[in-house]
Amino acid sequence: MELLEPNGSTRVMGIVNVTPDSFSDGGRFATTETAVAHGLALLAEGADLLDIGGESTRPGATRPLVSEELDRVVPVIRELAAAGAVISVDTMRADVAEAALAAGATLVNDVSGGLADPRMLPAVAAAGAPYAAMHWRAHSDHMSDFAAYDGPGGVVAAVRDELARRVEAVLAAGVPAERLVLDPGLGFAKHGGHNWQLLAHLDVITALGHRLLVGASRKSFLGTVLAGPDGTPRGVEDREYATTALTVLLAGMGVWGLRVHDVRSSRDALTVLAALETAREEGQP
Ligand code: PMM
Repeated sequence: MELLEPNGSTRVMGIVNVTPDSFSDGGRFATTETAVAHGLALLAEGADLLDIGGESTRPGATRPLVSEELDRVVPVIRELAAAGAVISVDTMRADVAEAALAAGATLVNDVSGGLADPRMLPAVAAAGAPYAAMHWRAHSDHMSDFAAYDGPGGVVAAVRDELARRVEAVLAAGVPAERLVLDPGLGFAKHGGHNWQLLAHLDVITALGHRLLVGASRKSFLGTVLAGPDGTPRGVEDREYATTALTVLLAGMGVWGLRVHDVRSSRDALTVLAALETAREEGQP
């Protein structure tokens, strides 16, 4: 499958949150019409795939009903797939994943890595779909209670080991390694410093031997590091340059995909990196 084939370049996954309450864009694309228009705009800006989600996972969020989640994402997926987009569905529910795949989605992006719904891994295996499994410990309404990493090796070793257990479960369910993508889950049951530790030692997660997807875009650890002199965190809309800096660094580390809100800035950064790589390959004049 082309989406997963190694081609030396990092994929840009544009985010379409069809939710009233996501942390960075909650409510802006909550209707089918606005979400589809946003997805088309992200495609025009160079998104390789669109991640469509109907459940906010911001800290403290409460879950929508399954029917609400389906009503949010399925019509948007149907329209964007018909327009030729490659779609991933951001869901922890097998029912939603199945409906999304039937509506034209290609990949299932499960922030719980199969932990939230025991039917998810068998459903993905049966559908033969690519699967992104993120590091996750608990639902968002109480995930901060689980942000402790006191064992040897701290957060990096814990995320590596917990992801390795998810890999075992995914493979045991019948999803082949060729269809698997892992994600360290920045901001999920993690405080600011945990995210920096994971980024600084991403090679430890890469060493698990699977493609990596990383979602750093506009997250609060960026707001914290960019805080003003009085300690007020930088607002969500003003974290774009920091997000682009991470795009450059993560692409340089060879990650498979980056989940971002603003596609143009990441696409431009990747184009610059590719031009530099071409010049390097051409050698000295
Ligand atoms: N982050 C959010 C939602 N879905 N999926 C993956 N694979 N990785 C992430 O880091 C991730 C995700 C939360 O961010 P949002 O509210 O801006 O969508």
